Amino acid sequence: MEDLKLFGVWYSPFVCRVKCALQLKGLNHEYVEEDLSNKSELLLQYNPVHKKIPVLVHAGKPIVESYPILPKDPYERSKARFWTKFMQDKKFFGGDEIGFVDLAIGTVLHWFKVVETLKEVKIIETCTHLQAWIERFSQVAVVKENLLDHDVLVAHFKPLMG
Ligand SMILES: N[C@@H](CCC(=O)N[C@@H](CS)C(=O)NCC(=O)O)C(=O)O
Repeated sequence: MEDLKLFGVWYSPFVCRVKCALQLKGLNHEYVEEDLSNKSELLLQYNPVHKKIPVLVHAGKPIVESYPILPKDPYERSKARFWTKFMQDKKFFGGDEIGFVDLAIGTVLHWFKVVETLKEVKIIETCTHLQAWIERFSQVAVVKENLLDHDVLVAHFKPLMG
């Protein structure tokens, strides 16, 4: 068994990301469930700056942030780094202008937000990057012109929700 320990909480998408990556690489790990309202001494010791999960500890050395599980091959690794950074720095999936992926995801997420309002739940708001991208997306002229108004959709579907 590899000397890998993952500190996380069961509901975290970032922990899910790390678990998937470990599994894809065929790496076993020991999982430690944290209580974010009462963080363990070990977690604070391993991630003293951000104090967040996930933290992956390899042979006693902590790796914080959920991105660093990269390909072994240096060229593949540099490509993965490049695209990850590219996605974080760019305004849209296509770069500085919206593209096919933005439209594919944005139009569905717009509906998702309508469902959130109808069901009185907040999911997207908890993800700040996604929320910021949605704001940018909905400000694009062509999107503004075509996307149906959130409140109009809510008013229309409310009576149908039962
Ligand atoms: N950028 C980080 C985000 C990690 C993160 O936001 N973790 C949350 C749980 S999902 C956390 O530990 N929150 C505790 C806190 O902020 O005190 C990553 O990719 O790992």
